[in-house]
Order: sequence, then structure tokens, then C-alpha cells
Amino acid sequence: QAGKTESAISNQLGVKKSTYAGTWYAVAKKDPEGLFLIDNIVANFNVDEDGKMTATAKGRVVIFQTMELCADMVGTFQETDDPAKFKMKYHGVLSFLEKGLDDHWVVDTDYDNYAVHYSCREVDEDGTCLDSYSFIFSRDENGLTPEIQRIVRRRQEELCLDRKYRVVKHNGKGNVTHLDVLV
Ligand code: FEN
Repeated sequence: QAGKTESAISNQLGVKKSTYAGTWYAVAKKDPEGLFLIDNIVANFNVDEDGKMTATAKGRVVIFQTMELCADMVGTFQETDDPAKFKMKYHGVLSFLEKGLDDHWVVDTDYDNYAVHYSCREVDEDGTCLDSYSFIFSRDENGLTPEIQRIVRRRQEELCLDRKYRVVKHNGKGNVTHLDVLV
């Protein structure tokens, strides 16, 4: 799918990391190619005394096509020239879970209610994105107000990703630990 060029996304929003910290519930996501977190996705951002940002993310994954478990992921962030763009190095607490180094852009946030995240894994020669994922995060696991949904929808359009998002369900099974095989 055609993505936006990198330079068109940047908004030079300086992320106030300590204000951004805390719990964010994924309420919608656009999947990348391949394996990904399915639902019950909760991220927790933390900033230490030196200003270094780290995050954990939990979410349901299905392994071996039949078993579901709660993936426990850890990420550390490096800053870039763009104050809203980070490099996120991540891995799973369990070694067979995915690891990688992804972009992590905070496209828009009001810190209190919503955040629009975007990551491009593969950039084409012309600067457009060939493989991306994106999360819409909410401070409230029950979702976003209609007013904020309108803001978010505009951002999704700007990313050329409108209609590519799926709602992320939170069904209360999210308290399973990473070895609770449910099936
Ligand atoms: C983010 C919030 C900030 C912290 C982190 C985030 C990203 C997490 C990602 C997780 C991917 C997990 C996968 C798991 C997996 C942005 C939410 C860290 C990108 C893909 C399987 C499935 C099946 C199998 C093995 C592994 O590896 N799942 O057989």
C-alpha cells in the first residue's frame, strides 16, 4: 500500500516525554506485514532520571496457530533529529517473540486523552512507506470521545492510512501472564 513520504509526516512536535509517560491503551491499529499483536494491547511508557524513555507492551498473540498467550514486550528509545521521532529497539520477554529496531513516531498527542503513533519498517526509493504499522492510543481503555475521534480520523487520513485500521478489543482477559496458555 502506498504510504506518505517521510518528510510529509514530520510535524516537529517536541514530545514531552515525562508527560507522555504512563499507560496507553491501543484502541485501534494498522497492522504491518507478518506477525503482530492481536488485541488487549496495553503500553506503559517510562522516563528515568536521565530522560531515557523505555516502554513495555503487552498484547495477545497466537503462536503455533492454536495457542494464544500474552506477549510481554520491552522497548528502549533513542532520540533522533526529529523531536517526535524515536528509534525503538524492542524484544519479547520470551526469546521466541519478535525482536527488532523500528521507527516510533508520535504523530500527534494531547498527552491526556489520545496519541497517534506511526512506524514505517520499509521505505521505498521515493521515500514512501512500503510496510507500516500504527497505533491509536487512549488513556481510557473504553476508547475516545467523538470529539477526539474526529481529530484522530484526520491524522489517519494525513498518514494515508484511513480505512486501514482495526479496532483493538480489550476483553478483560488481559491479566494472563506470559505463560498462561489459554487454548
Ligand atoms: C509498542 C509500544 C511501545 C513498546 C513496544 C511496542 C511494540 C511492540 C511490538 C510487538 C510485536 C510483537 C510480536 C510478537 C510475536 C509500539 C506497542 C515494544 C511491535 C510480533 C509471535 C507469534 C507467533 C509465533 C511467534 C511469535 O513475536 N508473536 O510463533
